[in-house]
Amino acid sequence: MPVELAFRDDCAVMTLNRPDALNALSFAVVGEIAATFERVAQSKARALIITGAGTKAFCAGADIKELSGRGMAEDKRAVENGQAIFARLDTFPIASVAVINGYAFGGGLELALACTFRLATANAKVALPEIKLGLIPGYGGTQRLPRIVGEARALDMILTGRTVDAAEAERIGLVSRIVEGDPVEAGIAFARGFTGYSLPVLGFARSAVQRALTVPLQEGLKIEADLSTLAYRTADSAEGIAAFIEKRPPRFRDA
Ligand code: CO8
Repeated sequence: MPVELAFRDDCAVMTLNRPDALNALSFAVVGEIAATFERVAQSKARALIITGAGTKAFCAGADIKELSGRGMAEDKRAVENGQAIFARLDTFPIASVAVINGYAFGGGLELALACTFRLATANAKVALPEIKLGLIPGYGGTQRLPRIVGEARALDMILTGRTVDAAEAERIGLVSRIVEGDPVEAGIAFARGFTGYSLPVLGFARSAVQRALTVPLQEGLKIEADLSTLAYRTADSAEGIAAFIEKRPPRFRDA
């Protein structure tokens, strides 16, 4: 299967599995990613880990052989479809963690940019090289990269198409950290940092932060006030506060 799904501990693990083509995103693979996301959304998983099979690549981007020979309407439909599938992660019930274990180029990096978190192995290399094909990123790269690393760094990567190594990716905040050992284990270990907390409250926090870069400050503060007030109304906040006072670990129930 070109997209594999497994469940480990509290996590769903989605693996892009076309190592001979560096896990490139054919249209069929993009469709399978969409279906896999929905299976994960219906599951009991508390985090989604995404990585690539093999040691060489997370994902080398769109399958270049499929990119030519279509009409304008078909090109637009393909881009909008890819954007919508990756954007599903924004409204996903759980946080997602891309573990970039090798090349993440073009659409592969755009998939990682759509995740809540990005980790990188030491051999990771990331780029938006579309300009070299006479294209621009079409699966969210021009919009998400500047929000993560700032306008100047995003333009530097998108206009030159240059490759950024793991150390630089960490320095500019494109990835949260560089990890060692097995990528899936590293992703699960990272996810353990939040999977024990209340899922609805984690969702409020993600929603509030997501809005920070898209609305004016006053509106963002209102969103924060509303979501913060909602968090106070949860049984989990009553439990968290009581557990602190009683000096015991909290037992969150996602309620
Ligand atoms: N698509 C299809 N096959 C690929 C791709 C790809 N993106 N990348 C690599 N492969 C294949 C190669 O053809 C090769 O296959 P074979 O052995 O049969 O010849 C195999 O994977 C191994 O690749 P290399 O021999 O090239 O491996 P290297 O280690 O020498 O190089 C690189 C690795 C640097 C990653 C190199 O393969 C490369 O530059 N690949 C292309 C990367 C790229 O340009 N990706 C961006 C594509 S554009 C994009 O993603 C835009 C998406 C959004 C727009 C949507 C528009 C509809």
